[in-house]
Amino acid sequence: MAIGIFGLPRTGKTSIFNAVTRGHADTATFRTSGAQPNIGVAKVPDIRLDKLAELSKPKKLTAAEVEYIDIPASPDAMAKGIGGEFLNVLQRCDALIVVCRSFENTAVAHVEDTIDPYRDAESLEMELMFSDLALLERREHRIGTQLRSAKVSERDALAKEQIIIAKIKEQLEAEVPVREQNLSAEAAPLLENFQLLSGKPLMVVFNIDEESVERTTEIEAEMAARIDKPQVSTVALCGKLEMELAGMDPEEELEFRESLGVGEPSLDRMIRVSYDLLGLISFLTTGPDETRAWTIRKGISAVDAAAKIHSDIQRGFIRAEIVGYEDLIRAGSIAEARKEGTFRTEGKSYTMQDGDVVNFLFNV
Ligand SMILES: Nc1nc2c(ncn2[C@@H]2O[C@H](COP(=O)(O)OP(=O)(O)O)[C@@H](O)[C@H]2O)c(=O)[nH]1
Ligand SMILES: [Mg+2]
Repeated sequence: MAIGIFGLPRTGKTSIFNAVTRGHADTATFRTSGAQPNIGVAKVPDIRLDKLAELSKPKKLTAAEVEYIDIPASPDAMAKGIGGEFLNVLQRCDALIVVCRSFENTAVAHVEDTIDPYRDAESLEMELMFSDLALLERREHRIGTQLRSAKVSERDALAKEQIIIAKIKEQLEAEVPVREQNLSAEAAPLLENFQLLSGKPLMVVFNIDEESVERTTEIEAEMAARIDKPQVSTVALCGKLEMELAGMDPEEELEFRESLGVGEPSLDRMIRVSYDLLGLISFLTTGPDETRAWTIRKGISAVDAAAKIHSDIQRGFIRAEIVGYEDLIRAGSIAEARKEGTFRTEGKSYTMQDGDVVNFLFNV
């Protein structure tokens, strides 16, 4: 599972990538061509791990992770359409982040004459839709050829595909991204195949000025109101500043953040929103050795979650002892939670919830 960062040239994509992954990829004032995608991993900030660690005093804390891919824009991104040579990288991503430039910086040229992140967010969403339309047209064309030589038994499936494609195209032409289209369950396997870009969950990130950081909450409220669409999240942060902060040691960073007077670091929020957009949740384990967050997809069962830790635990699964994180903290200990009845056993088919603190019982 990976989330792709894309956008116009010089909007701060690589700066933001470096901030979330604490990496050191090249940021560039001028150069944009010849760049390759950067791949990195961010730790998902999770206060619950620290709280659990207070209870079980483990030797080690292990956070969940999110993979980011920083996808360079071609210099003439707008003219050539989205992705260009990196279209296949975008298609492989499970969710997308579009970075829109909101910072003024005369040393860094913008591809447009003016700074307008709402305009850019809109036009990049259009680019996603154009890319999908082009893909669907190519597929339609191919179906046309296939139909000429298709066996009777194959005709049905191809004809159905044609109908579904026509429906998706019609809505795309009316500027409705795939993620907002109410498509039938029949369309699901096709969508899986096509990997349409406007069907992927999206996060719109405004890269704001250093001077605007203190107005982050205000800017984010406006974004949430103006970009209010299903499966689209919004975050504002200053990429350059966040990249510098990520390069500091933790105490220095904390001090600096406090002096800036911002609440929850936007960067932490961005990472958590990424995790959520990818459809991921964490279950937690804790003990004297390790307190750890394990990544699973929303909706999976206890026995499948067990496989995350070890395939033996899945194979020899007996039952799971589970308490919700909030219940455990309120009770103060496993023993108290057991008395209150919030600590209970669940079977194989139990649907895991975010924040479940789990102990799997198994034999092999
Ligand atoms: N003033 C200012 N400059 C920024 C900010 N974010 C990025 N830049 C500058 O913009 C240029 C392009 O940044 P980069 O991250 O390489 O953008 P990319 O082309 O989208 O990957 C670099 O010179 C950055 O230092 C920001 O928030 N404020
Ligand atoms: Mg870059």
